Amino acid sequence: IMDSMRGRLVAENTQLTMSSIREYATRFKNAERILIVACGTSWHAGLVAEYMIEEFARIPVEVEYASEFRYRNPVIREGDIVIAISQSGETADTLAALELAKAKGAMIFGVCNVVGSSIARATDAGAYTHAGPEIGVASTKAFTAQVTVLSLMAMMIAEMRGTMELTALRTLMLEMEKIPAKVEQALLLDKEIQAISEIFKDASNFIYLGRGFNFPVALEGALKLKEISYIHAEGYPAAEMKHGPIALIDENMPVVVIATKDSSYEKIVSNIQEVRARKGRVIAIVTEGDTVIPQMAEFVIEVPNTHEALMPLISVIPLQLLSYHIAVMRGCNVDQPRNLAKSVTV
Ligand code: F1P
Repeated sequence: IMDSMRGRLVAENTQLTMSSIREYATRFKNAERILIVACGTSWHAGLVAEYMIEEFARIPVEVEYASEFRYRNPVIREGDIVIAISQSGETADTLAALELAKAKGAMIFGVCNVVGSSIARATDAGAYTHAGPEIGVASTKAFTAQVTVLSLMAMMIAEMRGTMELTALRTLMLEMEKIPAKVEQALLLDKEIQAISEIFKDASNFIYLGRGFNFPVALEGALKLKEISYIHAEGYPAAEMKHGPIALIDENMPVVVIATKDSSYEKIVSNIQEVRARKGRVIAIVTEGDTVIPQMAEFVIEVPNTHEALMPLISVIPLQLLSYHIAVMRGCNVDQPRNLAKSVTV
């Protein structure tokens, strides 16, 4: 699993993503709406993509659980583009969802890891993530690779539509090139996270909170813990806490807050205060050098800084490590979790 976390920015992805998007340039340029269908971790990557595409390319995006989408009667309009995301490329719900959209006239773009997989074959165009085989059942490096490819796509579409300043695009691209080194740096947090895992390994519940680009990361952190440690965990947008989940917070509740320095930093600081006021045990993921949150949180994990849109590529790493260590300490098989299949084909 440690190996599988070493998701890297594969150089040729840039070429591949660019070329298949260029092929459908007019379609992407004139798209009135993009629908994203996926399941599990891939759905979380889709949520990051929604934030990026709307921010950079200003196209409305809807992210749908493929397992719901396929069974309802969704409105598909001419000119819609459907992006199907899947690590295995064999997930039955995602395949059925894209086939439904295809039958209604949408153009289907795939983001798959496995070359020649059923989903890849059913699409009109696509970009492979080339992350290599996932050793464990639970997706880890697939998430990093999907977000990488989807970020490149969002930038590419923004460039074609002229919705982003070229200098801003260039800055983002340069930052992207620094991501592999920053991922390596985040992996060095291993020992520190192991020590925190020891303290929380017997917890029965966890809450994960994030805002903006880190909201899908909160969902993904909670999913990883559920999948491999069998601990009940909930991920929420931090601002949603006051609408219900706050009732769960007491001195026994570990609350993982992804609180890196971004445009919602001040807000997340006040969310941490709200949790502390109810004696929740805060484990905060912060940007290195942060001096404010370390005074409030019980545990602090520092990650390297990056552009806020790219932060999920880094902030997810400590959460994957936390789930991994807790699972190992609880005697769980992290590669073959109970009840989970590598590709859900029914
Ligand atoms: C989707 C998924 C994974 C999850 C588990 C079950 O798979 O929900 O995210 O970790 O393996 O399947 P895929 O469509 O991305 O292959």
